Formats: sequence, C-alpha cells, structure tokens
Amino acid sequence: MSKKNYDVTGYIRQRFFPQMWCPGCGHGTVLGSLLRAVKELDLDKNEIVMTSGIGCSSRISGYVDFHSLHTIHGRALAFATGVKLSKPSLTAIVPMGDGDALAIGGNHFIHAARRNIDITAIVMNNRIYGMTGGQFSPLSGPGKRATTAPYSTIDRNFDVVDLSVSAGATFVARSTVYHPQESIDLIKRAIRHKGFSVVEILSQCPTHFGRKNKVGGAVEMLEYYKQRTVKIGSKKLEKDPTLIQRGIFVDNSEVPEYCDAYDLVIEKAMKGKR
Ligand SMILES: Cc1ncc(C[n+]2csc(CCOP(=O)(O)OP(=O)(O)O)c2C)c(N)n1
Repeated sequence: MSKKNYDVTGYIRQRFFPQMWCPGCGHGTVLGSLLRAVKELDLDKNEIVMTSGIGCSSRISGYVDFHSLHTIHGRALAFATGVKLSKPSLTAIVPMGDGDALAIGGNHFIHAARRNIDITAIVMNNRIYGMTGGQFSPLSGPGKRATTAPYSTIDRNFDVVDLSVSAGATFVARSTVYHPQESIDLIKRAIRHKGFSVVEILSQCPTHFGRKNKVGGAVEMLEYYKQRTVKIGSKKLEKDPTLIQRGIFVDNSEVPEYCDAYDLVIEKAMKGKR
C-alpha cells in the first residue's frame, strides 16, 4: 500500500502554533482534514484565498499560509464574494462556525448559495457560540442548555444540508470530525466543484456544549458522532430515522457559476449590446 505524503507544513504558518483551541475541540481536526485535502489536490498556496469571520472556527484563517482575510463576524461570504469576483481564478475557501454561517451570517449564506458563486464553505457545526462563552445558536436545537438558555432552548434548529439545498447550493455534503478521511474526500470534491459548495462538519465543543448539556468530554462526543451518524441511505435508518446522514446530498454541475455568468454580462457591455 502506498503511503500518502501528509507533510502539510508548507501550508501552515508555524509561528502561530500551538493553536488556541481548547483541549478536545474538534476544530483542529477540521483544519487537519482541510490541509490534507489541499495537499492531495496539490494546490498552489498562492492560488488559495481563505476568508473567515469571527469565532473559534474562523481562527483557521490565521493558521494557514494561504492568502487570508480575517474579517467581521457573519460577513466572511460577503468578503469572499468580492474577492472571487475580482479574481475568479483563485480557489476561495471559507471556514465558518454555525453562528457565523447561519445566525448573523444567515442572509449572506443563502444568497451566496442562490448565486452559485464558486466558493467552498466549511460549516464547523458545534451547535453553540464557542468563542463568546456558550450562547445557543440556530443549530443548537430545542431542549439544549447554553449560557443564554439556562432552562434550555425552545428554538427549533436549521438543518444545514436542507437549508443549503433549498437556497440553491450546488454541492452539499456532511461529515463529522470522527470521520476525517471522509471529510478530506468531501472537502476535495467541494473545492473541485465549480459553484457554491457547503461541507457541514459536526465538530465537538466539550468546553461549552458538552459541559452545559452534560454529554461528557471530547471522547464521548466523538463516540456520539460514531454511533448517531450513518452514510446516506444506510439500512439502519429504517429502524432509526433520527440518525444523522453523512455523505454527498447534492452534486449538480448544470447550474451556471456566478463569475462565469458575470463575465458574459461584461462581454455584452463591452460590445455595447443589451
Ligand atoms: C458583529 C458582531 N457580533 C457579535 C460578535 C461576537 N461574536 C464573536 S464570535 C461569536 C460567535 C461564535 O460562534 P460560531 O460562529 O458558532 O463559532 P465557534 O466559536 O463556535 O467556532 C460572536 C457572537 C462579533 N464579534 N461581531
């Protein structure tokens, strides 16, 4: 069996390590999968731009040695849209927290999906606002405890996959940090896909979500991802439809990509045609 070369040191800013995440946080595993995906695709780091908002997940943009913009909470996709339109040849990657993507950033998220702009959004779903101390997010779900819901939440949660599909994303996938090999594969396919790609990766926050909801530490939370998720269409769903499905839900190359469509408008305008 040939060994894969997973030396990713060329893609990171070693001076910023060790990283700042809490012990047991899943976000480092997502960073690992992302770097390995980029390595396997053999991408030139000068051709990648990573844009992020604010949050524990968004800190990824500081650790990678790509072009990077660490911007405003919830606005990463708006910045990424501007960058991508100004230089469509760049590979645009946006790591996002669930709050960043779907609370304050929810509007940017649905419109980036609707436009089908060629950006890969990696939604690191820990079901809580990690960085600011454990407030509940639109992905926490009902009956969960958070610093802002000491008697438990009453809000229903979004399903990232369903929302992304409905909003028009043309590549939509889900994995967990218990499945890094699968995550690498999905991130690779998302980056290669020309259009708006969403990869949701369930990532544990033992410090806030785990502690408040008494679901144990990182090991128990990883165990949950192992026990409670299945590949799309698994037979196990017949017995237990509440299991969370992993894999690729949409992979559609038929929809025009936004920068390509915009180029056609520029061409028309240059010829003076309406
Ligand atoms: C405009 C604005 N509103 C609120 C904040 C405070 N804030 C920073 S990060 C964050 C939430 C982080 O949660 P999430 O996006 O889910 O990422 P995580 O830290 O869990 O990875 C909030 C509310 C901010 N920095 N800017």
